[in-house]
Amino acid sequence: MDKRFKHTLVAFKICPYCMKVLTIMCHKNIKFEIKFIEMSNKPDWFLKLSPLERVPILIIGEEVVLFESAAIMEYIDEITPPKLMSEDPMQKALDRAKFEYSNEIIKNLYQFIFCLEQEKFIKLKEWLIKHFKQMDDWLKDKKYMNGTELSLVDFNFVPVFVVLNMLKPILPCDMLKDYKRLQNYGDSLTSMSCSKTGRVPDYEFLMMDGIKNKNTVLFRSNPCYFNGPKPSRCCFFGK
Ligand SMILES: N[C@@H](CCC(=O)N[C@@H](CS)C(=O)NCC(=O)O)C(=O)O
Repeated sequence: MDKRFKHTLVAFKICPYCMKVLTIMCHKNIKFEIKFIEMSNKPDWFLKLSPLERVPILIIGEEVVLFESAAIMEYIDEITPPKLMSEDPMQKALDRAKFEYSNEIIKNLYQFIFCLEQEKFIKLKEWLIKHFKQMDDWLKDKKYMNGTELSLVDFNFVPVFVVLNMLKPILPCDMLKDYKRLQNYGDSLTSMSCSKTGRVPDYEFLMMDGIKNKNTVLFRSNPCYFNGPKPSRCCFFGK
């Protein structure tokens, strides 16, 4: 491989923004190396490279560092035609707004999962249900966000459904129960092979371990689940 265009993704194993990038990289069959770091112990070389000290970053060759998952996803899409992002300026703007929307959903979903206070947990659940309704409305008469065809914006929502699937056995309620379109959308996204290869084999295991070890509301409301047989490990990455 020409070293100028070698791609190295720096990621954290349970980071949903890294999952978005990994999913599109797998979908587009990009060759890349991956370096995992721990958020609690960020190495110096990473702190020097990542302007906001966040993952994901994509190192291209030896000089260029892309940061922010949205920018990285668009770059990957651009260099691997056919593009999944629309050429139409208005559609592009609408899509980019949904990139942001997905980030808000993901941020709140992770806060919900790792929440320690019952009251906040309920507020987050309500916030999520309200915003899932918005997504369900967007999907009216559509299979994907932009119609019948998969487009780049859809990849932003893969982590949401991976997480919701993982939570199914332990959630006190099905947050998607009134949103049939959204359920179907989630099934379409999570059944793509790239959304299986786009995360580490032990993603679910690490998440469940975190939920338990932090003594979260989710754990406290369902300790039997966590103290029984371990959730089965998924073996997706690199398959
Ligand atoms: N808007 C950023 C969000 C990335 C982000 O928040 N990443 C988290 C990990 S999931 C991070 O690196 N946080 C820094 C920290 O925890 O110190 C993106 O889309 O790339």
